[in-house]
Amino acid sequence: MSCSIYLPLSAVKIDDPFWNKITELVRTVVIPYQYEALHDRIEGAEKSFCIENFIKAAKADGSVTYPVDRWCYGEDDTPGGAFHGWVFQDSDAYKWLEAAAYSLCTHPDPELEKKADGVIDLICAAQLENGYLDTLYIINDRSKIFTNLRDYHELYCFGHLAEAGVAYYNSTGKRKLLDAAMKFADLICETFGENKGQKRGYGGHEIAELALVKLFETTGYVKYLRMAKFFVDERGRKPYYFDLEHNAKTKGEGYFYNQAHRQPRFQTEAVGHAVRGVYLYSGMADVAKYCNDGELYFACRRLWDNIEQRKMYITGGIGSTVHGEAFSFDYDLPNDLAYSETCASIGLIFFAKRMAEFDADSRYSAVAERALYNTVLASMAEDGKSFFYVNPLEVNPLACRVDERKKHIKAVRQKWFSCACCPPNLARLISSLGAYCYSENEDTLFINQFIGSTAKSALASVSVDSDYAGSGRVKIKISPKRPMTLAVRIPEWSDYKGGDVKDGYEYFRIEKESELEFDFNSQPRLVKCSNLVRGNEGRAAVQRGPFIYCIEGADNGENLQLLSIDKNASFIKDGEYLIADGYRETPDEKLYSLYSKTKQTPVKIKLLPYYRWGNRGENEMQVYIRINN
Ligand code: FUB
Ligand code: ZN
Repeated sequence: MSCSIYLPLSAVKIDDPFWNKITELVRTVVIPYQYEALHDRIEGAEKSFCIENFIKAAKADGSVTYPVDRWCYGEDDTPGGAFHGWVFQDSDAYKWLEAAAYSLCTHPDPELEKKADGVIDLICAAQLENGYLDTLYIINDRSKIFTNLRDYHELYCFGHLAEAGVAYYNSTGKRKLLDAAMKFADLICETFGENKGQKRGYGGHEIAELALVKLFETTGYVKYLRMAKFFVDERGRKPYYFDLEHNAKTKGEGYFYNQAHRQPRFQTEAVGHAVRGVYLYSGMADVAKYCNDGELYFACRRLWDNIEQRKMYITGGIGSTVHGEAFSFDYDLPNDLAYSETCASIGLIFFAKRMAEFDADSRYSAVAERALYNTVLASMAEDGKSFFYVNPLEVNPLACRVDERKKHIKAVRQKWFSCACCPPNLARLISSLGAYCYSENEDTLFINQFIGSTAKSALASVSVDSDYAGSGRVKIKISPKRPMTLAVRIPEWSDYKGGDVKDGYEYFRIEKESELEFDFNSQPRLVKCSNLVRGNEGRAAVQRGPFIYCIEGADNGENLQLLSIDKNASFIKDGEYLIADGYRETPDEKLYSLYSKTKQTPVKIKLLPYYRWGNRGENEMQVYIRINN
């Protein structure tokens, strides 16, 4: 069913004037920093307890029990010997290990490998004899294992464990973590299913689905694929498992939050918790691919369309309400209340990659690009040592402090979070960037992301010499092994026309060593948002190449809402900045007055790529800017 498969990380070597400094930052600063954070050794940062929980679990024998009744176990109100932190804290270690694995794949590093091996030893020491592995229940109460799939995260932690096990095995050849994941997977395959005595449950937070498919791909065991399919198909079936589990009736809203209101193959709208959603949709796409399941694929298409066309910010952020960290209704994309969790954009990139394997349509990689160059990059500080979880499009620091509705929005990045799902997710994505660039089938090699790199595929050796993030110019050299086709994605922001173009890819027949040059012309452009989105009327965003720009108080003074730019403004590039002629309105001190045109003064407006905002302390920020017609 699939039209192409992505080249693995090991086949791609990145060398790019824009990305080198970011991938190096992640390799040399972020991964070591996060190792320290998981060990609670970062001064002034929120505590993780992640490694501490594994140490406790390795020592626990189940003779002492503690309550298992909350999502978060604080230090002050929880006994010392008990589990601490959020119920999914184990997953941070797994995501970190996955990031370390990808980093080791591209840059062997004995010191990092030793650290990773140490964490793996600890994880395996905590695993129970029967394969079960979740430190919350191992430490606190083993009698409650798999009794609250709706709220707790055993299957979610399993999913991240399996992803890490696969990645570590692929990078280092070491099986210990993979074996631990398989042992847990085997227990899951015994526990869940349609047979007598098995539970017909599924995880409240999806990811086990896509992780089981990774286990299947790596080991060849079909039981893991079947388990993934079972989880996808069982979800949303009536009677709801979560009702049975809790001896309760669905609350008014149903199980939208967990995408368990309806069987996924019949779902039409992206709803509920955004990270859960995109992880589920990725797993659905995986199952559809390997089970040749057209109905499931069409469900993925509908859900994709809904996100791309109705529920995605211009920055590639998704999830526009803090309530349930969730998707909202169509066209509801408030700038200053956005949730736009980093993990959600990362999950969207996972989903995009899977959809791009189905359809040779540039829309998927265009969305992945949008999320990557904007929300995902913005989530990390320039020094790699602090992070955003929530990625708003408009910030007034005062409002973040005093307005309850905006408490989730931070004006500066945090060193760590008690709920730290995003930073290690970012680390694993950036460390595996090479795996998002190229895909191929029997005849065609697709260039999906223009990240400077060399790659070896079954069809050709290819190199992309990229100034994509700068001028928008890209040079491709290709040495085919036999006559083949090269498909080059045309960026959706570009006015480049091309010749033989279909669904956003330009196709070239390649019979001998060839060089192709593209100028995608990354001139700054004003981009408008649909007028069905309330709040952006009369405003536009500035985009240059893949980057969305913003204005900040540090460059433009307070009250950014008073600024406007001309609809025909020209932009001068000054280093990282774009400078445009614009105006500042005189503030009206008087709350109400008879309508008259407000006085405005010409000013120079400085715009910075969105991903760089918030690196200079607390500061106003705005993506959409008023347009002077
Ligand atoms: O529940 C695990 C993770 O914590 C979710 O993916 C995030 O949204 C945060 O709630
Ligand atoms: Zn997150």
